[in-house]
Amino acid sequence: MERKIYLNGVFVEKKDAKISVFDHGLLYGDGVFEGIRSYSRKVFRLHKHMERLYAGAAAIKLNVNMSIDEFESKIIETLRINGLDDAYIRVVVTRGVGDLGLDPRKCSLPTIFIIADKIVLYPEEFYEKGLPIIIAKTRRISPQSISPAIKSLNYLNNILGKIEATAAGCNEALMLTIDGYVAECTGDNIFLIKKGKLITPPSEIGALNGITQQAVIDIALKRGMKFGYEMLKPNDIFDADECFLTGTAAEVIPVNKVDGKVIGSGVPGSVTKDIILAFRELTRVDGTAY
Ligand code: PXG
Repeated sequence: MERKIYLNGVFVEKKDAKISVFDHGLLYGDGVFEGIRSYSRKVFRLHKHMERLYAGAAAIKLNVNMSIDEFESKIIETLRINGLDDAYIRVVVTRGVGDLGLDPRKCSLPTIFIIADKIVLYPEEFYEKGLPIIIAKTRRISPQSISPAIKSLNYLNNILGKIEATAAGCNEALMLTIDGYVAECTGDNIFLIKKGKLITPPSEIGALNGITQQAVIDIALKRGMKFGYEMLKPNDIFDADECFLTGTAAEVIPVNKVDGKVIGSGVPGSVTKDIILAFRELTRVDGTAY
């Protein structure tokens, strides 16, 4: 069945889902987006995603022109119309159509679209054996330039990291801050386990506040695990007992090698395996039903 896309208030066929070449989302990467998943007709932490989208929009002075409630019901409608039980949902809000100058005041209305489709998953073998990653030479953009906490349409920094990853035969690359601290991967947050303690970098240094990251922290705290946000250097990763990544697409995925160096025992550790299962359980219950 041909997918139906929500575009500026109406549902259109995929072939008709087109936007203007004068849209500032395209001309300048001026806009914000979200990647959301649904599991068995439940949208995982939908409201948290929308809060992040609206916070990002506010940070770039972009008026979404629609309430969060209304936006959420449009997302649900998109899923129903497309008859999807398990889906990947891409939500995009751009500055809208303007002229050939940067000035956002020339864009009178935002462009809003919602795509719901089947999700392409990482091969299962990575969950069983672990994912090798590299450390990118490209540094994560400074929070003083564009805050990486804003999921903006400016993803070139991440794309440069991803190009390095694929050139090295890997699926993901870890990105460091300008000062050499561990920030996050190109589309995933990073966690370490050291002496039973769960550790992830604070978002203030230049990382997205991941929805999956927060879900994993919730799981750990509920289990009484030790947890902390900590500034990490690459050596902390090489010395870790376990390492894994989190993201909407990847969920929780173990890391077995970083720049060719084996992490921990080289196979997914017991804490990581436990968290993978707990997260999969959570996706069955923690969501907006449709
Ligand atoms: N950091 C960055 C830079 C991201 O883009 C995450 C961390 C993880 O955040 P969530 O909230 O998803 O746990 C992301 C999210 C894709 C894809 O198609 C990427 C993301 C989300 C969905 C799909 O590669 N990145």
